Amino acid sequence: MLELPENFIQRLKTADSIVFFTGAGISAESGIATFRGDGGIWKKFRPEELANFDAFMNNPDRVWEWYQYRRDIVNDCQPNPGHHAIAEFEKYFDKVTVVTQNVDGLHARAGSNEIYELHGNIERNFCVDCKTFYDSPEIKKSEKTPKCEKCGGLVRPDVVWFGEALPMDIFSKGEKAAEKSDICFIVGTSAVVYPAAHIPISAKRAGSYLVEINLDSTEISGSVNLSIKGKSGEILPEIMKLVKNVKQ
Ligand code: BJW
Ligand code: ZN
Repeated sequence: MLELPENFIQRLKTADSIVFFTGAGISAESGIATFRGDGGIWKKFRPEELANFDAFMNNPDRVWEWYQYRRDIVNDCQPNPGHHAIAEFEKYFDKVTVVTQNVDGLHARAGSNEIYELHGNIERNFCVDCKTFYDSPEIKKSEKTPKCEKCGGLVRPDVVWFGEALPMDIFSKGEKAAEKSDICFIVGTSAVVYPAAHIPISAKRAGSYLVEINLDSTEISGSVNLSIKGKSGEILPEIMKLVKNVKQ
């Protein structure tokens, strides 16, 4: 059983509002590679080469192929016990919000209801020119970059690339939830990509209790109230057991 400090257990007892700020690490145990660190997909591809608009316009098929490869992985994998534990928090707390940097949709598949996807979703696509959305199975299987039926423009995945603005309404809602939270869990993120990484900082400034769950130390480790080292798919179900004890 996980040994946790008394001040965290007290917070858990009285908490009404919980935020989970998640990154690629939460999906690692589902078989989806992280971006950085050991096993990170960015080791094989530099982010600037693939995850930016100029790279797409210079070589659309290469970027499209990379996203198709990742879509296939996402479609073949399942949410893991970490995603499921987060969804289960909704039974015990008034408000549970997931603010995720992930594009894989696994929180929704695990049953979480309030999810803010800061960097988009790999299952959606849109035309770069007229912004028409394309989500048909044919588009999702296309080997070459599809062309828009309305204007002939290139169709791209609806994700946020470097240098692009995040969906501001989603970011604001996620940040507000974090500021109102009693506990903010920061799970499986290196916390290096902004403005997303500002969300737990806003939570802390507003008085939330920060708990980091990660295999390693990160940029945010020095600012959290509690750092738990380990796999999120193992730690989160342990915390859920504690929740069941203190909230019954
Ligand atoms: C486990 C585990 C297990 C493993 N259990 N843990 C200098 C300073 C500050 C900012 C900038 C700067 N220069 C440029 C910028 C801005 C830039 C930025 O932040 N760059 C930094 C990298 C330096 N940001 C942007 O460009 C953003 N836009 C922007 O700023 O716009 C300005 C603007 C305003 C108005 C108009 C126009 C523009 C956009 C950022 C978009 C990021 N996009 C990506 C790709 C998404 C699509 C896709 O998936 O392909 O988002 S990049 C990538 O990084 C992805 C992720 O969401 C994001 C964060 O990564 P994450 O989730 O933290 O993963 P990892 O791999 O880094 O970490 C995994 C962690 O898990 C590790 O810590 C492991 O230890 C841990 N782990 N297994 C628990 N089992
Ligand atoms: Zn179009």
